[in-house]
Amino acid sequence: VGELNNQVTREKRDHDLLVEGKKRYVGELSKQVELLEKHVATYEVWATFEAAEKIYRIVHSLKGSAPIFGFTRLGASAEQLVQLFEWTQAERGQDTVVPALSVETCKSLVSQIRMEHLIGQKEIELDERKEREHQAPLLRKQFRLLFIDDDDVLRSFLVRRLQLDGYQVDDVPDVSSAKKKLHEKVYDLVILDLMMQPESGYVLFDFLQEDPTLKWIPLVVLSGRESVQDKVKCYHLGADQYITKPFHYEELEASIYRLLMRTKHFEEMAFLDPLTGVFNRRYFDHQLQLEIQRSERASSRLSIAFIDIDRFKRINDTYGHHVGDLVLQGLSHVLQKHLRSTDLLARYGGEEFVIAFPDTSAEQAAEILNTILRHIRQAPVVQYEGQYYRITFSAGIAEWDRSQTADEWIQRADSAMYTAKQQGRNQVCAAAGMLFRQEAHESANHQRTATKRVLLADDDTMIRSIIKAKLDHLNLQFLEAADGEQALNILTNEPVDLCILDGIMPIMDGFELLSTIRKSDKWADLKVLMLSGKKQEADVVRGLTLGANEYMSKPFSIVELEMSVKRLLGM
Ligand code: GH3
Ligand code: MG
Ligand code: MG
Repeated sequence: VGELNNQVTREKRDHDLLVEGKKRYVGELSKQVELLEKHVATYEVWATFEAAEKIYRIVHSLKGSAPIFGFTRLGASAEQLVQLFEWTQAERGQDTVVPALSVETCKSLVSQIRMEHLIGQKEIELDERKEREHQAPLLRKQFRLLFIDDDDVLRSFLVRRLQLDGYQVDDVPDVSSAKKKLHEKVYDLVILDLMMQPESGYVLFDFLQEDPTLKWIPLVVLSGRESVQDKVKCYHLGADQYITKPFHYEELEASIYRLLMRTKHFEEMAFLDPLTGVFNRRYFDHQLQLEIQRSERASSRLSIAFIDIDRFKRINDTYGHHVGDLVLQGLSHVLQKHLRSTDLLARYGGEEFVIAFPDTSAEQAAEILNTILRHIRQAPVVQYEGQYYRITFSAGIAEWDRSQTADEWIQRADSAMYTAKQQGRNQVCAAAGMLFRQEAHESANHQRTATKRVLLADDDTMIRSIIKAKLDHLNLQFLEAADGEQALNILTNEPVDLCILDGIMPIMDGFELLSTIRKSDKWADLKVLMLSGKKQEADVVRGLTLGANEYMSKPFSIVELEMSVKRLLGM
């Protein structure tokens, strides 16, 4: 794998150099082509040696340079012109005054050169676009794919290639394991082989169609059959793309990428609020049902907060609608910053936001909202044209209990918010009869306030003790491992919030451990900070691609480390 990565890096460097050179060359070429056309126009009128020589000088240099950057046809046109001129040059030696050069031939060759130049420009634009997209393993990283094929060799090849491009990929050899996977995890796209044993890929079509949450999952079919009937059948059954084996990896990847981006785009259009970028009410209502089901199953607590900005109309009236919009964006940002990744924030209406807090009691939710409120009383949510804008909000909290419907529940949070308004705004209120019950106090889920646990996986004892000493004041609980295997052992048996992971360690190195961790859902919430002696860009990209939340190289700054640790732990 290391070798493969190295090779990829080397090839990429060569490729980058070529692209860079080509880009400069095409820039230079625009000037040359312009000059060339000017000289040809002059030559057409005056037919002098001076004009002819100017043309000659340019085409001679084009002839030599164009092929270096892959413009062979341009080079060929230039060469033809050079030959015409060399003939006229010879004539000059014999004192011929006017070069015997056909203006028509000259013009047609120059216009060919111009066309080739335009094509070159276009190619570079396309290359750059592709490059930008390709350099985005982090963009691809957000997607999880499921690949179903009974051919072991093909499976391991394709999985490896897709992972190198940044995707998260799971693979299974048959339909029944695919069904299991699809129930366990959320996938963004399925790649399905049609001809499989014991059940054919067709069996999975029905399975996907019958499940409303899977019905629209992007589906790419790989098939050995090229018949039109097969293709038509697949599209009717729900395939989005039909690719025949043997396939070109690039083609497959490009169509996967396109499908994913399109789906993502439409999901964003449907579920995100365009002004603030947080979820909209439609998504919230839908997701809340799932959260309710989840909390019922796990008998965990679930709370919501209803938030309304105080005297927002005044902001609009005094400073204009634009500032009002900025305030909405600023508040969304502050709210999001204070929440966990599992909390669900949505803009519910004009200046109203809702948050669902899984695994959280009303009391804890109120505490979080109070913290945010204290924060925004001091720190302005918007700075615009040198002005600072502060706001406050009123919030109502309600915890889920099964004696009510979801609508009634939201209604209760809303009236608690209304109570907060009536009591003078700028405060958080819990729904009547809910908050601070003694029992709520005792059984409260302690996750939010518990001491954070940090695993230091590094074979260097010095580094471990430095980190422990320097981060002592953060009140963390440290666990230590001197190699990857030990670290994995600890992770398997004990809860850990953050792993500070050395890249190079004995037995199992940090990269390998990281990829193991990220292959399992068990550690979905685990934050990983890679602290590695490897500081090549490729290593950083590799660490991040494998799923590190952050990558720092040694020697590191303690201040920076502390900031990252705090950020990753949401402190
Ligand atoms: P209260 O403290 O009682 O909540 O007073 P308020 O002024 O915040 O409440 P009110 O409901 O009277 O006013 C809400 C204002 O929010 C009215 C509306 O113009 C403004 N608003 C709603 N959506 C947007 C938006 O997208 N952008 C901006 N700039 N203003 C909005
Ligand atoms: Mg308001
Ligand atoms: Mg309102």
